[in-house]
Amino acid sequence: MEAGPASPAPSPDAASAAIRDEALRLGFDAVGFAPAHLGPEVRQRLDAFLAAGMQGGMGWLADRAEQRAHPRALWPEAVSVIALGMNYGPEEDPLSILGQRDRAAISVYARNKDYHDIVKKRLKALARWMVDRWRGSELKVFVDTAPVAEKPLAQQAGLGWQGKHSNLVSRTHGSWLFLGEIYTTLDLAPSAPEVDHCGRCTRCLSACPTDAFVGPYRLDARRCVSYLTIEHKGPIPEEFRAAMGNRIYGCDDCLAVCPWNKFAQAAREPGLMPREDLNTPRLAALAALDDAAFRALFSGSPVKRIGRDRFVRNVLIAIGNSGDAGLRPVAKQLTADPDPVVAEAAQWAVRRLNTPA
Ligand code: B12
Ligand code: SF4
Ligand code: SF4
Repeated sequence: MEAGPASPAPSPDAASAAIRDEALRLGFDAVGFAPAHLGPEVRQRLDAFLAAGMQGGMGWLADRAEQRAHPRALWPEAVSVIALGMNYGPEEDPLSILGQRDRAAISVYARNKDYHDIVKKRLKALARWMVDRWRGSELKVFVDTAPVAEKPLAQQAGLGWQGKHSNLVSRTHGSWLFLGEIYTTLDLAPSAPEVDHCGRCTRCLSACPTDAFVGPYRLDARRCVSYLTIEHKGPIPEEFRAAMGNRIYGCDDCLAVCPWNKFAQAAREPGLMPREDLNTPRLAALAALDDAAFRALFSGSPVKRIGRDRFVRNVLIAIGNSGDAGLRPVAKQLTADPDPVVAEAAQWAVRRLNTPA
């Protein structure tokens, strides 16, 4: 984005203060500033993650590793990064649904509108305001849409630290912040980077149902329920199916057990508050969705991205884990589904429901 004849360069302190005020006014919950540069450890850690194949089928993580680890490799003119956070804290314990085995657990972030749309709209509004004010400056906005190391940048800009579950933890919002960034040619006064406050805590590591952490801060995405239910195409490997329980889209276990959530507040953005019908939906109703009904139910939701077949595959794993014989006919009917992955998941569910616990 770029506009009009150049205005004089603002003082870095004044510009940072003005941007912070405007970002908060627009509805962001956290704002920080950092130079457009990351230390070499980010690239080294990314390379180690990729060398171990932990990205699984997310080949795009490897494709532009240099740009991901170095903001100026993505955009050489970038001088500063504005890191922004939007709170999506749940009102209630998101793990309470895990005990209701005839119901589906949809992770907190996906119970209403797609955060990409909500955060991007706000980023663009802030970008327009900046370009009007400082003509001649240039900028680019990102929310999970480009090779950007969002968590290390947010830590450097003081929004929080990368916890042992690998996500950014905030002292004021706990685990529940979506991240977005503006890269800009403006010279902005940097915030103090946040330091690690995990201490000796390991709650998130032991909460993981599929043992996806190979160590503190190190997640093997191939084992993560979020990856398996959202990113993974084809049949879900059998070794993870029982442990998935009724988690049909994403997973919140490692986030939800973090003690820093005691400072978190519920989301104030209406689009990020849970939809009533997605809080505890019935597995039977979700398994019955055809393509049109799936699209209608998840219009505007991030769930829509995975499509009906992958979604019903996940629902069938949860049905298999339900121990509810009343769901056997639902699974049985889907053994004849035209999608072979759905049909195989249905066969597995029927077998599992036939096996005494
Ligand atoms: C790929 C991806 C995934 C993958 C892989 C997750 C992962 N941890 O990498 C999958 C599909 C599994 C996933 C799941 C989720 N994701 Co995701 N995901 C991303 C994405 C697109 C890229 C992240 C990335 O670069 N991963 C690559 C690895 C290599 O990087 P890393 O996690 O930073 O891991 C490094 C550190 O652990 C570090 N490290 C190693 N040792 C040490 C030691 C210390 C001391 C430190 C500090 C670091 C460190 O090195 C590792 C290797 O480089 C980002 C958006 C973005 N562009 O950044 C969103 C993002 C990270 N996801 C997000 C969310 C919300 C989720 C879920 C909570 C969704 C859900 N409820 O199901 C889960 C959480 C799972 C988890 N525990 O991480 C948010 C997180 C917000 C936040 N507060 O941090 C992001 C930032 C999107 C956004 N714009 O808001 N995600
Ligand atoms: S999101 Fe769930 S499966 Fe993934 S690392 Fe966290 S607890 Fe484990
Ligand atoms: S649960 Fe504990 S170890 Fe994990 S991120 Fe939170 S404070 Fe850190």
